[in-house]
Parts: sequence; C-alpha cells; structure tokens
Amino acid sequence: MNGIINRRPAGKDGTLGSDPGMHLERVQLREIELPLKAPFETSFGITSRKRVLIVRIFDKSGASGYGECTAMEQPFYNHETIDTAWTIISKYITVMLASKGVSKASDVARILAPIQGNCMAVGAVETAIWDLEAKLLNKPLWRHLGGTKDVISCGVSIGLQKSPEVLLEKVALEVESGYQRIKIKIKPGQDIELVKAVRKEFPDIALSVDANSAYSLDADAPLLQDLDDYNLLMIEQPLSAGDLLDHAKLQRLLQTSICLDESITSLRDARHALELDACRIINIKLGRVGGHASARDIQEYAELRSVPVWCGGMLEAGIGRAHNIAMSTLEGFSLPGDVSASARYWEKDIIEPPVTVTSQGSISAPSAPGIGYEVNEKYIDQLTKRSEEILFER
Ligand code: OSB
Ligand code: MG
Repeated sequence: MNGIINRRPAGKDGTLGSDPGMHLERVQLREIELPLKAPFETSFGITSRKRVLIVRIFDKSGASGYGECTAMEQPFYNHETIDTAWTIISKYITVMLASKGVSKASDVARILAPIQGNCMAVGAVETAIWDLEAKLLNKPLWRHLGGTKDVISCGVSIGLQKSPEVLLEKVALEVESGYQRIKIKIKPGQDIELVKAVRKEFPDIALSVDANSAYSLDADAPLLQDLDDYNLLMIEQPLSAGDLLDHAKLQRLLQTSICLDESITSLRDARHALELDACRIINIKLGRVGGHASARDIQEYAELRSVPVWCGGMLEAGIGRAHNIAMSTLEGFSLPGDVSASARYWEKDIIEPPVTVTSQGSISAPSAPGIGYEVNEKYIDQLTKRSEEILFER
C-alpha cells in the first residue's frame, strides 16, 4: 500500500512527535451510490443499493483524512438519514469546528457535544479527523487510537432470505469461508424456524440472531424464551431502542445474553444499560455512537465491567470498513465483529486493496498511516451524485 500522497514531511529530527499541529482548511462532502451485490433484508426493510456520504477533510498542509457516514437512506434503523447528516454537517458541524478551532482529534467529540442526537453525522466528521491526525503523525490509525491487536476476528451478518433453504446455503458458504461467528436476521414470523433449521445443520457454530427492534416484551417474551433452546451466543436488539427497562425485564427471563445495538448511542447509554442489566454484550458502531473517542470510551467502560463488546456494521463501503477495522483492534473488542470482506458487498470497493478476510476468519490491521487503505479517488469521482465543499473560516 504505497503512494500515500498526503503525507506530511517529517520534522528536522525525522519524526513528527505526538503533536501533529493540525490546521483544518476545508471539508469535502460527496454522495456516491454503490449497488450491493445482493439485497440485504432486515426487519425494518430491504437495502439494494447504498447511498454513501463520504467526508474528506483537508489540513492546511495538504494532508487529508476520510470518514464515511453510516446513516441509511431512510430513518428506519435510527432517526438519521444520509440527507439529514449532510445538512447537519454542512450547516452546523463545520461552523462549530471552525469557530472553536480543532487542534486534536480527541477534542472533536467535545466541541460537537452541543449537537443533540445526529451521531452518524458527527461520527463521519470525527472519524475523518482521526484519520487525518494519524496521517499527520505518519502512524496507522489503529495504533494511534491505542489498539493492541494486529489481527481482528470476523463474523458475518446474513439478511432475511426467501426461504430457510436459501438461508442454509448462505450460512454454509460463510462457514466454509472461515468466518468465526454467523449472525442471522430475524423478525416476527421468521424466527424460531430459521434458528432451528440452522442449528440442525450446524450444531456447533457460534450463532446469533439480530431482530433490529422488531419484538415487544408484552407480546413476544415467550417466543424469545424459546430461543434459549438453541445455544445462541446472543440475541441482538430484540426490543425498541428506547426500551432499556423492558430489555432488563427480558434479560431476567432469558438464559441467552441480550446484546444491545440501536439502544447504545453514548457512554451514558452503555452505563444505563449495564447498571440496569439490560444486556450482557454491547455492539459498538462508530456512527451510532458519534465516532472513535466515544467508541473507545464505551469499550473501556465495558471492559472494566467485564462485558464483551464487538464491532457492528452498517453495510459500509471501504472507508467505513477501514475505520471499523481500526476500532476493532482496541482491547475490549473480544467477540468477532460484523466486519467482513469487501467482496461480500461490492463488485468493486472504493478502497485499495479491498478488505479481505483469511480462511481463519480474521483481518490483519494495515500498516500504512491513517486508515491504512488507499482511497480510489477516480472511482469515487465516477460514482459521485452530488458534492459540496465548505471552508473552515473563522
Ligand atoms: O443491525 O447490525 C445491524 C446492517 C444495516 C443496519 C443495521 C444492521 C446491519 C447488519 C449488517 O447487521 C452488518 C454488516 O454486514 O455491515
Ligand atoms: Mg444490529
């Protein structure tokens, strides 16, 4: 992975020290559209093509960092959309960063804290600034974040399928590829039968289910209790995002661990969830929690409480995927994430090389500076549907 063009020259002694002396100059927003190889169906809808908002932030030295907004096109996973994120970034985030001045990536989350919600908009920018800072320091982002693992464990998330037979074929393919954990999507009417079918065929795999908030405690507790018979690693987000109390009641009724995804948007949410015993595992997504600093805080807190965390996915293109890899190298990420090969999603990814997974179901953290993958600017230009450039002027 040579040819990182935006590298800053080293100082007199040949090093950059730990203060990169960052001076933000401008932000470039671009929306691209990428067709998924296969539609991805969850309890909240079907995604066939991904509209992706890419953030590129330039330093006055000419260096730049990349972030990817993980908001979906529609407000069904959470309240954000790619369009709301665009507005929040261009009208508010850029103005706030310009007026406060950013000298360190670790300050960005605090500067943007007055923004309520909209974590995916914040996260897109915050992660770009971390990439920029790591590049200015000439360091791989994962090391800059304090990551300790140079190899991460990978699982896959398999969407709802036309039939149990098709699902079994998909599971077989991913198990053969070496993935260390298989997660299947469930929703009311497509749950127990699917789990039963997969377990019958694959009695020993690490298996979990993800409901994306499709159930309610009142109506579905008995059904969710029946899942205890299938030795699942976890049941991910069975109830609504705001239902911490009901998740706590449900966890008391289950042997299987609940893992929260949509419910956790901050360290505060994580603390509330663990103090309430609403879950025993946490899925961390960079966008949902507002970026690297918040993700790092949450994994650290969970680790102190001996609660395992793992890196979730939002069908990311390469930039988001590279940030997920960096985050997954942090110590607390002890379970396989939904961080899988680019080729599962895209004919051609926007980074080079694409993310590949070994036959042991692992990814090696890259050694190049920043996110550690080359961004294919030419390809992004070809895919761009709209763009906007904003100067950081004080
Ligand atoms: O709940 O984890 C989820 C995809 C889109 C939105 C929400 C989720 C997912 C996935 C896919 O499960 C994870 C991935 O492969 O990127
Ligand atoms: Mg999920």
